[in-house]
Amino acid sequence: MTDTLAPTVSSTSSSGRSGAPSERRVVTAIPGPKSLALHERRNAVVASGAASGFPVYIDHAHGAIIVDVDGNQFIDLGSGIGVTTIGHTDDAVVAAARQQVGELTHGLFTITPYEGYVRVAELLAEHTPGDFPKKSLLVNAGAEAVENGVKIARKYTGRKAVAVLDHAFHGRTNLTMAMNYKSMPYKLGFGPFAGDIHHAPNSYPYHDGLTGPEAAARTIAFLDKTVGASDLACLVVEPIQGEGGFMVPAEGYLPALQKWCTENGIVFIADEIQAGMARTGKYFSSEHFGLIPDLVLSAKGIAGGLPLAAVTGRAEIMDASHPGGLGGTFGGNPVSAAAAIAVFDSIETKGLLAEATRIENTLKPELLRLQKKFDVIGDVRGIGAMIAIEFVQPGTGATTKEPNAAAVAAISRYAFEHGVILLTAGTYGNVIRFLPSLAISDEQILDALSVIEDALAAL
Ligand code: PLZ
Repeated sequence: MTDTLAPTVSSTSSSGRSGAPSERRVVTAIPGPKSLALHERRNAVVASGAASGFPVYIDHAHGAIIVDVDGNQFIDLGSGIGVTTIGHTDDAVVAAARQQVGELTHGLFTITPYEGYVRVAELLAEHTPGDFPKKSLLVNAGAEAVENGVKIARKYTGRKAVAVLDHAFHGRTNLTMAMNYKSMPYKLGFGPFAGDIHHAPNSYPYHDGLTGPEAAARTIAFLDKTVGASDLACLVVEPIQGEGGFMVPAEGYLPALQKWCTENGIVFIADEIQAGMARTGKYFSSEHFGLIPDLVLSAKGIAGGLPLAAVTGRAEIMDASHPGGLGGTFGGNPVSAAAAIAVFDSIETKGLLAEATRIENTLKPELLRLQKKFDVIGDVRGIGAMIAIEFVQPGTGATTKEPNAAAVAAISRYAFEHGVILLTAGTYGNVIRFLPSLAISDEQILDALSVIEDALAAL
């Protein structure tokens, strides 16, 4: 199928391409013939477990537009699950990475260090919540940051038990699999899992109807009864849950948990891997809730598309590990570090925190309008460029709130075929999430929404 949209041209970008596209354009069936051919090659040699939700093969991308090998142009509302937060091939990131590649690509910081790692740690100390001495450890990916956060908290407290919340996602390593809520597809058949992980009820205002203090009392009572506060090394929380479906906790929920942690010597760890790095209009989503976590975990958007992750927190906690106790071959790679420095710089110089708020102001009223028109939209929620809609069954859905995964799958499929990459989420697969880059324009958002409205009408 072909959407007849004008071909697009814009100014030269420093990704080295002139005429970087800025509009959606579908010129072949989706996936197109070249993508199909690549897919066949891939099926012969790539593990099936690493399946792709949208099997169009990317040729290049810039800003909020992905161009596939068949020349189709997609509006990207997923940013590689919240990674290219400041935009695909952001000019400053590309320039910094190019420069760094020619100077140093590897040093192994724990053997022979370099300045970029130190500078990223300084920027994290400056921009994470809390006004106290902070230190960082740099690693490669989100799951590795979670692993190290837990490891550091255990060493500091001398305790072993770990608490997480229902609907959480923390990664795909053995420890982090155990910390995830959902069995399929993350855990089923992959055990045995790390022990002493305790899953407590969360705050999910659309479903539980509890106030923040009520939901916190429930979480705390559960952990007190089933574990005992004095056995807990840490509580790991996504301030806005990502894979779980962008639940914004009820007011007062997170501060009450933090207070309980502080009173009981439990390290409060904010997993900001999806919600952090300017996505919600603050450097870290914890700031929306007045939280000052003991440890903050960053990854995804921190290096504009290059692999980098971090554990940042109170110096006395971070320093609990003996020298040599923390590390890893590639952690804090110089090219990734240079890219991260460019990301922090761009957030300031391009006013990207305000861009996240602009995106919310464009997206949310439109989604609320669609909610009035289509009864399958049960809830619209989120902050900044992290907005979701939860789908329920038509008719009785508004009262029963019964999940409607079929509608989500159909809308995401329709959007894909019409040039919009639209990610799903939610424990029951009934959430559509908007994670656009902060470079997306209002025109691009409204164009994508027109496709989504058509998809809703076609249900
Ligand atoms: N914590 C809150 O969102 C990664 C998962 C993609 P890694 N979320 C995307 C997939 O299918 O595996 C994530 C997250 C939160 C931790 C992680 C893990 O980050 O960089 O994927 O290891």
